[in-house]
Amino acid sequence: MNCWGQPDFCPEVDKTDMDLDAVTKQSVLHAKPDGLILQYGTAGFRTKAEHLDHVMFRMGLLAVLRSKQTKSTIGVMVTASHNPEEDNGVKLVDPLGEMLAASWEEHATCLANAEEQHLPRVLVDISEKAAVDLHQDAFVVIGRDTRPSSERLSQSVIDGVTVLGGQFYDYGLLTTPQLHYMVFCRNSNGQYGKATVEGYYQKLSSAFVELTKQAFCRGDDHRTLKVDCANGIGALKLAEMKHYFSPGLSVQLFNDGTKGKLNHLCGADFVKSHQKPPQGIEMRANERCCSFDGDADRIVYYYHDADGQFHLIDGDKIATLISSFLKELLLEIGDGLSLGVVQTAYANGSSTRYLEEVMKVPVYCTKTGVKHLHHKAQEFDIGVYFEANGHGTVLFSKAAETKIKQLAKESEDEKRKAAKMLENIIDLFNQTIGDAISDMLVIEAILALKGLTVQQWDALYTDLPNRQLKVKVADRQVISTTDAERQVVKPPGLQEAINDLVKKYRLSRAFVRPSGTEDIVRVYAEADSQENTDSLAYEVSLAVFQLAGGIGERPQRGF
Ligand code: NG1
Ligand code: ZN
Repeated sequence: MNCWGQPDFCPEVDKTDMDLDAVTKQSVLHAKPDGLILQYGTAGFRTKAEHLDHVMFRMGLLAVLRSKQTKSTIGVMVTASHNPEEDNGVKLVDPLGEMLAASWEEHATCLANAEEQHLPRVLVDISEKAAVDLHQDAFVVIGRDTRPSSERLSQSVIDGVTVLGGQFYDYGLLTTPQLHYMVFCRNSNGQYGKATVEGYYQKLSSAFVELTKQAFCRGDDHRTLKVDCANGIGALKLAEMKHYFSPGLSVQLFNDGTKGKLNHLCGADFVKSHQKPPQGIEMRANERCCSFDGDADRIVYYYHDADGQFHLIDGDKIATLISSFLKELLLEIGDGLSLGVVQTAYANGSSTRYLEEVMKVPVYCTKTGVKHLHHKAQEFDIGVYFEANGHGTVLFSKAAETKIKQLAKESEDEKRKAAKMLENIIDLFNQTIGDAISDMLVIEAILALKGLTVQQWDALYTDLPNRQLKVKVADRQVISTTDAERQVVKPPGLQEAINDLVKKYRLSRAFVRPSGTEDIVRVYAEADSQENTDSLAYEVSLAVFQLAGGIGERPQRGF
């Protein structure tokens, strides 16, 4: 692949603006393993930590170019989220705290895969294509999770930043959403908040305390929440933050990293995909518990009932709770602000039906990956987006924020009360990306204000039984999809096979798509009973295996 065109000469950039000799020299210390090709996927680059040194160095270089081009601070986060501890990853954060623009994802992929001797040429080419003003200053902020490899890898990012003359601030250990927050604060001249960890704690906790004042004043109950921190960064940050919460809420931390391994048998991804509680947490009947993932941008809730049955409350039910509360407040202020919910194909069919038919809220489906959901959510005055796996937030448009703030000052009593609550909710939600800490506080506030137990929340609707499976194929890109990933276009015959299988069951649905973060094809199935769901998931897996070049062991019935 030659993704920079084929110039045998160096394009016309004043090379003195980048010390390309220094880049070449430094790059040798961060050499690319031969033949390794990586893709900037839905969550940046992600693979075994030992293969990532060159990628980190090069993302340091790229962050400098992006910073010069946007004349803004750019973020670099070193994390592999819910992946095993041995993995790592990196992603860039754009000026408003959002995911890197798609055209720069391509630049990132080119740069990461360039052979050593082509590196200067690729840098020059990106600068040209993206019209980077090389005379501009560059500033990069860096954060990392608690993986053993993260410190060394973030040093490689710093090497990349400095060799191109960029300045940097290393925040050290941060949750992913905290780094997004820092980037946005710095680029909004502090208007969004103070770009410090302290500033983050203060912004969220004061909104939480203000919002829950009424509930906790009623002196109801002292609320305790058990949090499984996946042995990750969430534990460190919650431990620092919890004394800021109002006395009405105490959080008890489990899997805080002092003993167990990151994401091993615990964390939001484990709980969601295995549909069972994490190890290392003591659950009593009907107690409200939640799990973060390894970088604290996902959250799911759950409990055991008196019969010992496990109940998962995933991102779909979180979105439902939040949007029903927002809808009530919007009715109260009566100002015609639009509310929409954005999901992916993984959303449970019952949640979509409940939102549309009972709550009468418009629901939209996008491709997997938060940037797609985020984009769609921006089309509403208030856009609620959640992936079923617990990654999500609520976005308020500037116009909605201004209107709400005005009503909070000027309207009469009941309206003002609702507007003030909305104002606090705006501050409480991380507007840049899904944030487990901020989502947790919003959920706890709503439950307290509405006097809802976890069982009552769970009873809003009943999830359809569902199953997710993985199939190994030689090349997962042989599968392409359309209609927000709900229909297969290629290889021929696969969609027809899925249609025939789905017809065999009641209330059934199934789809397949290549994963953006793992070298596998994901299969999703839903039906009227767990048994039927499992059969359908198995049969669809087999169709993928047969029609899309399966490798290794054939899918087996029973899990
Ligand atoms: P892939 O591997 O593309 O399915 C997974 C999650 C996404 C998203 C990304 C980024 C599922 C089914 N997929 O993507 O929702 O969170 O990881 O972390 O949960
Ligand atoms: Zn994550």
